[in-house]
Amino acid sequence: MNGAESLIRTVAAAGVDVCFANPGTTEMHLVQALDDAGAIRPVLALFEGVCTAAADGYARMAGRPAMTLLHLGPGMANGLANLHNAGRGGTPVLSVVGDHAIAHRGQGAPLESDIEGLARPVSKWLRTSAAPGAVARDGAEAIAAASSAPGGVATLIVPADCAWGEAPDGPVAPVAAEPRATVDDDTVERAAAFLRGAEERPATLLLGGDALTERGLRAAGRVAHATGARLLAETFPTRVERGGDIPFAARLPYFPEEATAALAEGSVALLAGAVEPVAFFGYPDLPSALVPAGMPVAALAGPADDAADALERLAAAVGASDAGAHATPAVAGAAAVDTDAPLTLETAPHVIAAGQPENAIIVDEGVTFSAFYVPASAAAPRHTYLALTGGAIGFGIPAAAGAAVACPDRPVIAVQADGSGMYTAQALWTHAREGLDVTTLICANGTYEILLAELARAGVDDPSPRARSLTSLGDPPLDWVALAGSMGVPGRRATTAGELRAALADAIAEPGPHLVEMVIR
Ligand SMILES: Cc1ncc(C[n+]2csc(CCOP(=O)(O)OP(=O)(O)O)c2C)c(N)n1
Repeated sequence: MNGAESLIRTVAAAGVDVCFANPGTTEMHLVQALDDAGAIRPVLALFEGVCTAAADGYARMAGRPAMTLLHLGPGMANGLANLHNAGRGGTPVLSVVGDHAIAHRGQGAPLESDIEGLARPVSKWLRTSAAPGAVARDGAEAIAAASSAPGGVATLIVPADCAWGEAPDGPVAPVAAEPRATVDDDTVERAAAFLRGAEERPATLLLGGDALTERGLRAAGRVAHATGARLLAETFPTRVERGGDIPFAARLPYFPEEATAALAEGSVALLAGAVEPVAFFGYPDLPSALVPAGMPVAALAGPADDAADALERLAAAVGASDAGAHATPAVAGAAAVDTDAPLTLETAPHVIAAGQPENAIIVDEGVTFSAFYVPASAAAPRHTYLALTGGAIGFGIPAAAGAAVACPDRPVIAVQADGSGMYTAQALWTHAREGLDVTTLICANGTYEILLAELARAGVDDPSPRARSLTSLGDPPLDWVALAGSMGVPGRRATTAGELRAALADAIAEPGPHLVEMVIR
């Protein structure tokens, strides 16, 4: 058996069942080994950023890593932005990168580069295999590192001769990952006392990570019921269960003034699975920290901790009943929208929220649209929601592919801004090729709208023609229906609420990929 076969059999035995790949010459033995082992589904993506976001979306839903297979430094560099997002989200990814044979390094071959140097900033674990017989063990350790709490990206660089050379010992057994840490009793007691001490105004429970699972949210709801605390969720969570009878946690707003005002409604802040929040960007005269100055902050559980368990024990410590009682502010349902109403930020999110089916997976890269969609869908049927964790756009369409591969029985809806969608639009081809049940809803506003908002915040209300040219996508206009059609995804354009309602219903009713271009005014 060669090194490539020993690696692929090792990772398959460790539970990896899909590989999002864009290979080249240095990966040919790995490609062949994928075929021989048979246990891993190979999924071709037409750009490495598609591979890496698909692996992120897959792992968020499957709870275990997918493998990506990328071609030397330049191929991996094309996938870095979405590896960044996965790392920021604590999502496990096994990133396998081929390299030149060891004897061929240092000769100045065109694709030679410092792969480790490129991979290091996004990798929590990084190794270059030294010999064919080492590759299997390296792979097992990489999976354990990626899967250990908090999850992240493990990069294994495999020189071509380590793949083609003899590995006489064959595959190795899986290596155990470090689970989430259990929060100690003292910390739970201190948190209970902290909440009891917050008497004048309610405390805020800021939820992230594991606290946003169904179990975590139900426990947090019971704590809120017993203590009067209010629930806030971090702004861009990796994964949240929402809708139906799940206790509702409002989202911490994006802009720093609004986020600080939301936190100021509480008297103290208790962190559960979240870190102390900081502003997305720095601005003149605004602090980085979002918690108002002087407000007491305590941590029940960090992102690597078992926050759901800690919240259940906190609920017991504050005397919450086990009856499932939870406090949830009255959440408005989706508003009724007239059939002829044009699609705007006020109407379209409500049409989607009213039309999304039970048990949907929502992949949200709506950017400005998201701020309207998230509250509009608070009372939608039960769904799982995935956000852009690391702020690097080009995540949504490929992440939806990965989520659909992980959960073939659940409908996936990508709420997708047009500018961000153009970074990795070729993921639509993967939707079609793999027959994935993904409905991509393009928020077609024809601009980088958020950048216009940021220009306005910088005091530029009337941007110069050159500044405008850097924020407009309108000349020439993008034709998403034609773009989708060219990649095998049937598309429709919707300009009114009625058209969107019908297009969404048809897309949901028919299995396979669809795209709706929502023309937003
Ligand atoms: C990889 C990367 N490149 C650039 C940016 C900067 N950026 C943030 S939002 C944005 C454009 C957003 O436009 P669009 O996706 O159409 O959403 P809209 O603002 O119109 O809602 C850009 C270029 C980024 N965040 N990530």
